[in-house]
Amino acid sequence: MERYYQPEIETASREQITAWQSERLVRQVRHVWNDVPYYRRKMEEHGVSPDDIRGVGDLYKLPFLSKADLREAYPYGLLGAPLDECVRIHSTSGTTGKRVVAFYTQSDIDLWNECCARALTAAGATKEDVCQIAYGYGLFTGGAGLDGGSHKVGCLTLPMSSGNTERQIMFMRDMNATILCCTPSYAEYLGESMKELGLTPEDIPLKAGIFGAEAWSEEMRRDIEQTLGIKAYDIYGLTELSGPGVAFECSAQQGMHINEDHFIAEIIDPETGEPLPDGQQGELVFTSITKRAFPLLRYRTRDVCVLTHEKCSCGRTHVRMAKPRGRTDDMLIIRGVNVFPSQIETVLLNLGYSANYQILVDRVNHTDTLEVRVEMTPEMFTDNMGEITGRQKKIVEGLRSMLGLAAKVTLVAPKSIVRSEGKAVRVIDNRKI
Ligand code: DLL
Repeated sequence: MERYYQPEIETASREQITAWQSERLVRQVRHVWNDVPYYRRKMEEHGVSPDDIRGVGDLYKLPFLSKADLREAYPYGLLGAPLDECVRIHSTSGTTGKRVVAFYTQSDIDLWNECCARALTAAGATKEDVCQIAYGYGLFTGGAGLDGGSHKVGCLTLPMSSGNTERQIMFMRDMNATILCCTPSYAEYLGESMKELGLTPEDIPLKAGIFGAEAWSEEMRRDIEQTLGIKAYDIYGLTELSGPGVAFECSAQQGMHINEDHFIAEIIDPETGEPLPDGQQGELVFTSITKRAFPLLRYRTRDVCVLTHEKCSCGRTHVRMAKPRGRTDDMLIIRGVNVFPSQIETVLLNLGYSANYQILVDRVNHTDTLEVRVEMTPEMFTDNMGEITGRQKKIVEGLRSMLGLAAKVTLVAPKSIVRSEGKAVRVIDNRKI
C-alpha cells in the first residue's frame, strides 16, 4: 500500500549506504571535473584531482562551495548538463544580492519527487489521501516539490499555492483534505483563521501536516498540532540541492532522516571548516551525489544543526538532523551575545503566546538594543495596564534567563503583526541600515 516507503533503501545497513555514497561520489567528482569548469578550477586551486577521491572517506579533501560561489557563477557557471537537457529552473527569494538559480534535468526532477514522496509516506500519506499544497508555486521549490511527491504517492493533489486563506479553508473542507503542506507560520495563520470562523479541529478533515522552509520550534509544533488537531511533521531542504525533501521526519518525530542515497551530510565548525562528530553543533554541509544539472559538492548551507546516527524506532537507518536552530546568518549578536530568533520563540510560546512576534534590533548611543513585540492572544487581550505590565515583566524575565540579556518587551493587540503566507520575516535589524 505504501508505495514510496522504500525499505531496501531507507533501512539499508551503514555499510551499504557508505558503499552507495562512495561509488556515487567518485562518479560525481569526475562529472564536475569534466563538465563544470568553475568547479575544476576550484579543485585545482585546492590541489585535489579526481584520483584523490576514492570514497566518502576522502570527502574532506574537496573544497567547500558557498553562496558567494553561486553568486559569482550566476547564472550558468555551475551548470553540469547541457542546457538542452535541462527542463526546469527554480530560484531562491534572494533578499540580498543575486538570486540563486538551480537547474534540473528530468531525472533530477524524478529523484527530487521521489524524495518528497518518501517524506509524504513517512507522514502517513497513501493514495487514499487528499493532499492540499499551500506552499507557493512558481520559482520557489515548495509547491512544485510537494506537488511532485504527492503525485508519486498517488494522493489526490490540491495545488492551492499560498494565500487566499478563506478559499484554502473552503477547499480543505469541501474536498476532505487529509494532509496539509505549507510553511509552519502559514499553518498557524490557517489555524487562527479557522478559529475565527468558529471551526474546531473536528470540523476539518486534516490528519497530518508537512511543514518546513523555515525554522520552527517544538513549542510551535505543539501549538499547531492542537489548533488543527493533526500530527505536524517537519521537512527540510534548499533550492541549491533540489528543494524540500532533502530530509524529512518519520512517525518518531525525533529529527529528520536525510536521504543519504542522494545527499552526503557533514557538520563542520563554521570558523575552521573542520568536520565535527555526531552530536556536536555546527554548520550543515551537503554534497549532492545524484544530481546532474546542478551538482554541488560540499555546499555550506549556513544552517546550524546537529546530526545523529543513532538507531531510530521507525526502522529507517538514514542519518537524522535535528531541527535547524537557525542560520549562521540569522544569528544576531547583541551586545556580544549570540541570539537565535528560535530561542526567543521558545520563551514566548512557553508563556502561552503565539508565534506572532517581531524582533527589533537597533544601536542607540553605541549600544545594541533588543525589543521584542509580542501579540496578545484574543483570550488574553485586555486594556488593564497593570495586567499588561505584569505580563511584559514575565517575558523580560524569561528572555533574561534564556539569553542572559535585558530586552524591552512590548505587548501589542491581537492581529496587529502582519501574517505571512510563506516564510515569516520576524527580525528587523536596523543596525545595518
Ligand atoms: O525552503 C525548500 C523547502 C520548501 C523546504 C518547502 C521545506 C519545505 P529555500 O527557499 O532555498 O528552500 O530555503 C532554504 O530554508 O537553508 C534553511 O535555512 C531553511 N529551511 C528549510 N526547511 C527548514 C526546516 C526551501 N524544516 C533554507 N527547518 C534552508 C528550518 C528550514 N529551516
